Amino acid sequence: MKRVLTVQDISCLGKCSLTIALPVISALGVETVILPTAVLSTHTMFKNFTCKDLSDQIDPIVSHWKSENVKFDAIYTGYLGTPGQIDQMKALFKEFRGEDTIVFVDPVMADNGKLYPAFDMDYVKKNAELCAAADIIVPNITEAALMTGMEYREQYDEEYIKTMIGKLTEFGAKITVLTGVSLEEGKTGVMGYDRENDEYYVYQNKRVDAVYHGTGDLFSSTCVGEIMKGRSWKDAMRIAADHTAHTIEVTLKNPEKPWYGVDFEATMPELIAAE
Ligand code: PXL
Repeated sequence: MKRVLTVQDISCLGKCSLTIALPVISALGVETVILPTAVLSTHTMFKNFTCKDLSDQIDPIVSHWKSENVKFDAIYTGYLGTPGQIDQMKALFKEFRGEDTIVFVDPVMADNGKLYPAFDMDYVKKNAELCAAADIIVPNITEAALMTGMEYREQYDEEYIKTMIGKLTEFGAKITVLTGVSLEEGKTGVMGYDRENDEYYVYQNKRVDAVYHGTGDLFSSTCVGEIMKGRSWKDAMRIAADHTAHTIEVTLKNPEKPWYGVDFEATMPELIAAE
């Protein structure tokens, strides 16, 4: 069985980060080892959330795993808390990167043109360093604009996206995937670039007009799980984009839907059954 290490916060209530990554990747038949970076009462879109930073636990946990000679087929980082934790992640990649280990970085820090609360430009710079140490990166357009210094635009063309991907590729990852890319009216999806094969991939599906927390985490967790199942990065992106859009649609139909996250639990059986 493949084994993934995922490093993100635990938002106890909120359906995001580890409370999505652990069930989704496990359900895809992949052992999922977790390293929590912080425990929050909720994600940061709630008011008055509590947060306990766990940075001081990371090094002892890593040392223990090293002494147990643990190996990972992939390392997937999502929402981290501080610039210091990014340095800890860079060291962790060095410790656990085997010849075939895939390092997947989702530089979670911003959306819709804005940084999440608690992050600043220092954190943006550190996330660019983390992306430079990865094999696959999946920023959204806001995160990419911040890291590349490009202007954030809501209206854009393919040229803008390709320029952004070009700048991100210079950071050093093998595969750069920009998420939330809309190249046709009423559609949204991803555009990716494989540096080694000089190959672009565009996938557009129906745009569902709703913004939910945790959908980026659902997308990334699905991608990681599907890649571990042996899918190509392009198939994984397509499946993850379709699955995320479908989950938003299903959530919108639920009269009791929570405002703070998507009903990924409801669509899990379909994800598992997908051929
Ligand atoms: O879904 C991304 C995410 C993860 N973790 C925390 C968050 C967010 C988005 O805001 O606040 C704590």
